[in-house]
Amino acid sequence: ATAQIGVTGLAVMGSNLARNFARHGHTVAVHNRTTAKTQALIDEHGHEGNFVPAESPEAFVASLVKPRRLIIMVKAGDPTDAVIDEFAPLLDEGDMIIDGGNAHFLDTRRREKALRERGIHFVGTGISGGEEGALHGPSIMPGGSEESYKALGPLLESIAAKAPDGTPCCTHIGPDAAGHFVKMVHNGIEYADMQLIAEAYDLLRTVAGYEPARIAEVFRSWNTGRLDSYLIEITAEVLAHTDAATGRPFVDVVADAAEQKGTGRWTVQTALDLGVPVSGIGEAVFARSLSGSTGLRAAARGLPGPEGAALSGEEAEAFAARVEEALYASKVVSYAQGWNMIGAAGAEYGWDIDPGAVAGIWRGGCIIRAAFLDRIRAAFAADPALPTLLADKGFAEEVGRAQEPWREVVATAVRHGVPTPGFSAALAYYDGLRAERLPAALTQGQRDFFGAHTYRRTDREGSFHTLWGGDRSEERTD
Ligand code: NBP
Repeated sequence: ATAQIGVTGLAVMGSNLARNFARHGHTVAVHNRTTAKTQALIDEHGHEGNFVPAESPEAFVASLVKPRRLIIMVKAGDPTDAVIDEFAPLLDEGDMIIDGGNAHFLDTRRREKALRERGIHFVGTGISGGEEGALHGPSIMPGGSEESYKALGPLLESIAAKAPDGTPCCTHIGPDAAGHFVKMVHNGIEYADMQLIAEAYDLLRTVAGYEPARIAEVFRSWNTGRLDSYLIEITAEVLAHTDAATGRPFVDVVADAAEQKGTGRWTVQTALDLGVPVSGIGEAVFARSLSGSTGLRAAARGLPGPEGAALSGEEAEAFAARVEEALYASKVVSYAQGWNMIGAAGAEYGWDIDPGAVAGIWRGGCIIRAAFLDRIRAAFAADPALPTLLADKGFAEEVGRAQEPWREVVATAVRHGVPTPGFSAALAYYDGLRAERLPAALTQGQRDFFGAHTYRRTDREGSFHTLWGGDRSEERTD
């Protein structure tokens, strides 16, 4: 046996990961259900490093040094279970199965438990950055046991992206499914970021009256400031692109129905179960659904809206500057919500996730990589128990300065009939959190009225019920 690591599942992600390991000097065993793919990888890229191709699962396992490290890169869901069932009987105690697919974290918990009982480490690992990342350096989020990370960490860190300060974008996130959970939240935050950027574009187009090429310039300039990020950078590229067939801006010839593979939906479903408001992610998922609701949109097309003319000149420029503020503040809110979700899951599942370390490994390799993440890393490094990013002094000051323009942008959007669910929900969350009193007191009164659900008082301990159907006197119920 000579291979330090093995990859089974050689579609685009698996092949690129295997090549990344080989290019970093590791001997990599490679296997795929359909053996032609294994051969194709060797034919095309065999010269890039040391590959050990295997036709059968037995030969694949036999080529791995112990403890064996076997990465599964197959379609998430049933195929992952099928591959585990195929390989687990061939492994020994202490060996590791690393699932690099986009598994649901509850599947990972189930698989980890089952394999742990057989003495096998199961390492659910989030891998972000798409096929380019897999080849040139992804952000890697491994879960599983501490022990498995000792044997696996150095290998994964060697192929991971590097943050601007040179740190590998890979860290042990926490036990069992912590890695896949954090990857899911990463994708949710990605949805929210993309929605906020889309709203900023829509406002610059509809309210400021800018053409796509000009908006591309605006995004380019934003990318030199605090919004500096991969998503802002590619937004400028997409907006500056002209469709070859029609000569029109590319963004105008693309059908306006956004698709989704489901990780955003998983994030929202899970957040509902954990009772954590992730309205930024929720609105982003809903906005994609709305865009794809062709029938509903056709039925609603004639509904009246405001007839505001676009702004012009300095007014438009001033508005564009305010949109940057609104985008930034909304982004801080959606990241704050994402981190709250990670914190809640950590408490629920006993994961003890280091919030600053998560920000650290998202600084490179992944889709939401951004200068901003170093600020989040630093905020949690300064106070690991920070209850919300909005309580960090630096972020609080920035959002505080942005709040007036942010309100102005949301109000203008409403007046012009431009939908900004992301900006609006983020602002509502901000106002909800900072409110001295919330109307939830009234909600509690209603619940007590119709369901005797009881309430607590501001002035005394205990649980109370008012006899709404009787003399409306109050009784203590605990
Ligand atoms: P796919 O998700 O398209 O999966 C194709 C691979 O799964 C092939 O190697 C195929 O083998 C294998 N496979 C299937 Br399907 N059923 C199998 C079974 N029952 N037994 C054994 N092998 C089976 O590949 P991908 O796009 O490279 O993604 C791999 C994983 O990485 C997925 O979980 C994906 O969600 C995740 N991921 C993808 C990206 C991305 O940007 N694409 C990013 C991050 C994570 P065959 O060749 O014999 O059919």
